[in-house]
Parts: sequence; C-alpha cells; structure tokens
Amino acid sequence: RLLEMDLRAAVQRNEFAVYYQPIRDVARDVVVAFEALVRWKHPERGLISPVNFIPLAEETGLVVALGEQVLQVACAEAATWPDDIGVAVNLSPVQFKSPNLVASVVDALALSGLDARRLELEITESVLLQNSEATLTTLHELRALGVRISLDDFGTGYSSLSYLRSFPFDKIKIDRSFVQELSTREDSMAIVRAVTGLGRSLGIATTAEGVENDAQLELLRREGCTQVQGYLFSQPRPASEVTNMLERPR
Ligand code: G
Ligand code: G
Ligand code: MN
Ligand code: NA
Repeated sequence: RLLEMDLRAAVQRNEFAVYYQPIRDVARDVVVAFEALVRWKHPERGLISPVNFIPLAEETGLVVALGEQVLQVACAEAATWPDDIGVAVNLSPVQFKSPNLVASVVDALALSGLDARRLELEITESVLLQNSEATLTTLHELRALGVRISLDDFGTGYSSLSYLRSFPFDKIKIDRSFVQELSTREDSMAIVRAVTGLGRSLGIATTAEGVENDAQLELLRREGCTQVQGYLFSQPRPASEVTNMLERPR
C-alpha cells in the first residue's frame, strides 16, 4: 500500500519523472504537442503509475505541490523542443482550486522562458461542477496569460453542453472509452460524430485519446477530428525520447 508519509517524502525529494505522449494533427499528419504524464520513481518499487497515487495526492492536498513540480518540469523540458511543439499538462481539480494556481503557472512560464501559447492545461469536467464564478475567473486569468485550456475525458463525467457555452475552452478531448469502441459500437460512433461536429460548430478543436489502430484513426479522420493521441503512435516516454518521437514518421 502507498502511504501518505511516503508520498510526502517523495514530493519533498522530487522523486517524479514526467513522461510525454505525442499528440498529432490529423490533417497535417505531424506531431504538434506532447501530453505530460507523471510517474513516481519509487526507490524500491520502481515506476508507479499516477492512477495509483494521484487519488492519495488529491485526498492529502499533496497534489498541489506535486502538480507545481510537474508544471515546472514540463515547461522547462518543452522550452528545449522546437518552438512549434506544445505541451499539455493535466491539472487535478484540487490543484485547479488552490489559490496559488495562476501564480504557479506564471512562475513555471517565467522560470522556463516557455511561450505561454505553447502551454495547454487539461482540466476535467468535475472542476466545473461547483463554484462556477471562481472557476470562470481562474479560466479567464489563465487565458489572459495566453495559455490554452482543454476539457479532458469529455463525456465521462457529468458532462453538460452548457459548460461549452459558459467556459472558454480551446479544445475538447474525447475520452478513450468512446474511441476504443468506435468500430464495435454504433452508439460510440454516434457520440464521436456528435462531439467532433459540436467542436466544429463552436470553433473548438477536438482531440481523440486512446487511438490504438488504423481503423479508429480512419474513422476519426473521416469525422474531422482535429488531433489524435494513443498507442498507435506512441506510449508515453521519457523526455530523452522526445526527439525520436518527433523524427519518427509515425
Ligand atoms: O499515464 P497514465 O499515464 O497512466 O495516466 C493515468 C491518469 O493519471 C490519467 O487520468 C492522467 O490524466 C492522470 N495524470 C497523469 N499525469 C498527471 C499529472 O501530472 N497531474 C494530474 N493531476 N493527473 C495526471
Ligand atoms: O486521463 P488522461 O486522458 O489524462 O490520461 C491519459 C491516459 O491514457 C494515460 O494513462 C495514458 O497512458 C493512457 N493512454 C494513452 N494512450 C492510450 C491508448 O492508446 N490506449 C490506452 N488504453 N490508454 C492510453
Ligand atoms: Mn489528459
Ligand atoms: Na483523458
């Protein structure tokens, strides 16, 4: 079992690594960004997946400090990439609501020298559930910096179409559960078609997550999905492999 004590020590020692998964533009067929995905480099247990420690980090509030480290590392590493390549960083709901969020984004950008337009922040629908006035203020402050905002895991939470009207999103990420069932379930196809159509009508880009095969890619291309991401192209890999991922045709 993972303990709060261990996680707290890991945050103090900065025992985390950021892995990167390419996000590709469908029309141009090139990598346009990488999603930053944290891993815990545990001294005894090896690499631990975020699904096994982010919930504990959220419960204990440690996710705020952890999230700041991830943001700083991701911005610093992205600053060394070609300047047309962006980086997408996940924000937990707890981190999003912390009073320091906007200042920590400003700091990460200033320390790294990364152009704010290269940074995307991914938030989930649960962030939008409560306190919409404060949420809206934060989203507007982030956007005023030049940062872009994506709505992650779209369709899995308490999705409401009114969010798309009330909040300033630049991108919708279609959850991989819909993508994985694309060729086997007609209702998943219908949902993907509806979301890409919605994005097009509202002028919001759409990214399909969890693309694992060519059949899925072809269906997404046909529906006019803007970007794709998934094991078909690459698993998340360490920063040292970003150059390779950029050079690989696919
Ligand atoms: O990389 P996978 O790689 O296993 O990530 C699993 C889950 O952990 C995903 O839901 C992802 O959004 C979340 N996650 C990965 N990295 C981070 C992070 O830096 N911060 C937060 N809050 N969640 C993350
Ligand atoms: O929740 P979020 O979308 O941030 O998390 C991304 C998660 O999806 C990570 O755990 C990442 O490792 C995983 N992932 C990325 N591509 C694929 C894929 O093609 N298939 C599956 N099953 N998972 C994927
Ligand atoms: Mn994400
Ligand atoms: Na997602």
